[in-house]
Amino acid sequence: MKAGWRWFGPTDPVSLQEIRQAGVTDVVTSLYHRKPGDVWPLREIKACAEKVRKAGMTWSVVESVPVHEDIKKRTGGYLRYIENYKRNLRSLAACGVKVVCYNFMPVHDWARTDLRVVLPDGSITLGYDQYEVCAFEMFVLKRPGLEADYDTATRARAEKVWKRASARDKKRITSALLLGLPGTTEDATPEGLRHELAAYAGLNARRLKQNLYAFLNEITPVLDETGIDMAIHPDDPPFPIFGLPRILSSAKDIRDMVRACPSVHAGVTLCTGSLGADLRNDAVKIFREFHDRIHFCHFRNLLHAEPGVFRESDSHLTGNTDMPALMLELVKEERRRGREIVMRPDHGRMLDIDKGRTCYYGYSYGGRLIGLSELRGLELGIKFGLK
Ligand code: DNO
Repeated sequence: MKAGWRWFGPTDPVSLQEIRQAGVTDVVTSLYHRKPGDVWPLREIKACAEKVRKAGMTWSVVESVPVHEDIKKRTGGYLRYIENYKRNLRSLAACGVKVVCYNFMPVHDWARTDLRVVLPDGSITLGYDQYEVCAFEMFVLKRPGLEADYDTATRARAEKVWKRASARDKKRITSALLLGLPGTTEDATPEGLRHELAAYAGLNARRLKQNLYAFLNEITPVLDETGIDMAIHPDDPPFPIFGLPRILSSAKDIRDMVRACPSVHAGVTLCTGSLGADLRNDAVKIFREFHDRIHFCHFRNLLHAEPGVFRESDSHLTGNTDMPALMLELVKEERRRGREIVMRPDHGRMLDIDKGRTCYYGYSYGGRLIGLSELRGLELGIKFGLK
């Protein structure tokens, strides 16, 4: 695998030099100051690629080129935004960036309910509790129609959770769910979120899937021309929240996409943490089935207390994803292709060595440093075993 690392650009508290010192060859970044739908000036892309090159690495994956909401809904200015997207693909390819990670989650990128789960050793990780999400929807968002998405037992438990929650807990849940995690541009307000959700009323998963496939098939000529691989990021979490449709949460969803979009360039980011949040997903099986469509990997692990309640693991290697089995699949696929795939350690605990830096949630230096080292060691061991 190629050792990748997400870098949030010049404002990232982790420097390119530190990233290189971690053993990274491939930087995963984006023009984070650009809004979804914008045309990216070629000079800005060039300047970013040059900066990474000067630091001794390559910018090979862009995460993300965000898809404008109009494209997801196929309303308003979607035709113009698709043209802009194609233009950005051509510019990225001209600068050597040939893998594009993106998602098709309406309104919200990833979600967590606890951004500061403190472990016994003092390190900090991220957590998710579907009952807290349900409680937030009931008591903060006051979302009409939520009964259709949560059964009576779930709602009853959520109500209990909210009754028992301290003012601090309520604040934690609310701000975690409204916060703009990386991928979202601004923090939302309950009113703002309700408004955005209303724009999706009536758009079900079937339609949203069709809109994704239409988008992919429309950009396919540009993918063929430039050699760009599109790597859709799975829904995180891979089940509906806020009543929004989800379309990339399972092997079936990937299968539907592959059937509807024949180009091998229309692929996926194998994100073990996102898929693994649903215990029915088996990342190893998914890798085997869609091996030729996997263009980028995010490796991390989760620990579940029960279905729908989990936290990110202490180690990238242990949790509900069988990392050694998955790494074996990755190594085999790379041999089949005759080239390596970029993998980035996804998230990591916040350690004491990160004190003093304001890192994006999940994107510490120390936690990812350990994650990458562990994953590289695992890869080496597997390759040795295959000799
Ligand atoms: C979270 C990330 C996501 C991802 C986007 C890709 O840590 O994996 O924000 O970058 O969904 O579009």
